[in-house]
Amino acid sequence: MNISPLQKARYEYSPKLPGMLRNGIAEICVCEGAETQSVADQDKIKALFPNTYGKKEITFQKGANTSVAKKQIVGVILSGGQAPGGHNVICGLYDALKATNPENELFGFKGGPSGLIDDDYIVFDDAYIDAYRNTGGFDIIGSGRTKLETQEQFAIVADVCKKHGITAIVIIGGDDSNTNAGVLAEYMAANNTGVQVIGCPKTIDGDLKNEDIECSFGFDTATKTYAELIGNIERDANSAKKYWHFIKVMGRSASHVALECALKTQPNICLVSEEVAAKKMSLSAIADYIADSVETRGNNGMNFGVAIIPEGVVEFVPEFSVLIHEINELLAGSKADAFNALPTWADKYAFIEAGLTKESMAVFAILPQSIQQQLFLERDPHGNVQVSLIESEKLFSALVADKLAARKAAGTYKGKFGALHHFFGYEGRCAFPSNFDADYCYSLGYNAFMLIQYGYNGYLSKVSNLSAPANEWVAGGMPITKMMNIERRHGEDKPVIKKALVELDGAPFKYFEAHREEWAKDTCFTFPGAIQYYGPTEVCDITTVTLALEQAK
Ligand code: FBP
Repeated sequence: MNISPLQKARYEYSPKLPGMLRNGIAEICVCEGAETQSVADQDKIKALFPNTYGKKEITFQKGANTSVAKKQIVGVILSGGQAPGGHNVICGLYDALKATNPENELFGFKGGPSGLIDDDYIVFDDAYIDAYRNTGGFDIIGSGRTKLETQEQFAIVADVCKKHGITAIVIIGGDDSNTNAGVLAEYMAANNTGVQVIGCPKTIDGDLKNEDIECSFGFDTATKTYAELIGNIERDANSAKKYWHFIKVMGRSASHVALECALKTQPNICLVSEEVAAKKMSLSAIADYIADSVETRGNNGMNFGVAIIPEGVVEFVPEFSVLIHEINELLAGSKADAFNALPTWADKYAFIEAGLTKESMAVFAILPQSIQQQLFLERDPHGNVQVSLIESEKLFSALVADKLAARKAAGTYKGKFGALHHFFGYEGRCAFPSNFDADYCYSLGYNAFMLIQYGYNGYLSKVSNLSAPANEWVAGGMPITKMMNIERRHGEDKPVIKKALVELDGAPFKYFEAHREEWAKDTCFTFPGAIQYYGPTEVCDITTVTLALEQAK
């Protein structure tokens, strides 16, 4: 395989560890803090996790290592969507494990959680690990979305561990995977398997965060990558002065990615799904809001602009979510076959018209035909509409075009409107990790091994104080049960780590809210440029605006 000059150079990069982990393995000791409680539903969570509930939070510090010497065989999996830095979590884990005892071994289970069930693995060595240092992607062992959640699966995992003498498993994943890591940890303890389970917080979506986890890894690099592209588009728009660009960005339900990109690039418009929900904004109200900016700018001779649309926004529009619900009902079970058998779109349209309520039909009728058809084409394995596949960037630009046509007819809008569409998601998930993600991920992995070495089970590797230089980061661990509450999932009460949506009273949104009016009418674009890996620290090591605003002293 050919290796690019950047990849070669990145192999040589030494990720920065928190100061307390820098003195060598022999000089890392544990400082135990207070016992913990779950964030809510304490009695229920305690009853569900009798062996792992209420444990102490811990931090590492400089001091004599008092952990018990024993050979460790650790298994690691990557779970869910790719996020830059995943390789470095594994590299950090490997380095700490080998530095502690060269006889220790690291098994990488392939293809995500299913690799553990299928006992499909490789054993890492130096050469293998060295080929992935500071690189993007999850291709070191692959990832997958199989969920590890049933007692039967846990029993198989316990058998696989017994077979290889595995003493601990590290699960690198998002909120769901770490919830399952907590349940697996409880199983391992309840069944006296002696296997420890440690989680690491991953997802570009930024929605795995709480008072303990300041951010998930990958968010920094992914948003830097999207912001570079958005900034380039802004500059193009400002040069050609003839297009409005509607840019959808990944992030699932939460708008953290969209908001961070907006803070970095100062576009004319950025929708925030959480605000759409709080204000119960209709499709028409959102289209009017965007059209106001297009009109003001157009009437001032600026027939161009940039609008950022978060991936999940349509789910938050009340009338749209009712429509989706009705479509799911309309096509439930065998009714989908009857629908699919209809020969023409006109026949299908009549079927839809007969099946939807008057209100939902009114919403459906204003959608562009391509979106109407998408709602009936793209289904998930349960037969439901896949909301994330809806081209909301095209939906909103079409609705805005309708609004502008009406305003033109009324004589208020005098500009020209030409729209282009983009969707940024996969472009950012496997980028070379920024220095921040390279450092953060390596530290998470290194730290995960220290948690194993000191015998902790059911903990999330935690590195905090992240807006400060890496030397001042604080490394430790947090019992996963501390982050849990009970939520209704698929008709059942389940213990889960709460997904973090954008807080409308949080500093990042407040900053955006205070500036967006100016950004909407004037041209205030900022151009972040490409991620810089080498150069001055104030350029190369900065993290997200979100973190900086959240942690502003
Ligand atoms: P995770 O939640 O697993 O981290 O994945 C994040 C994400 O990139 C979302 O932003 C996006 O909606 C989804 O994955 C896409 O999933 P897939 O890779 O299966 O197409």
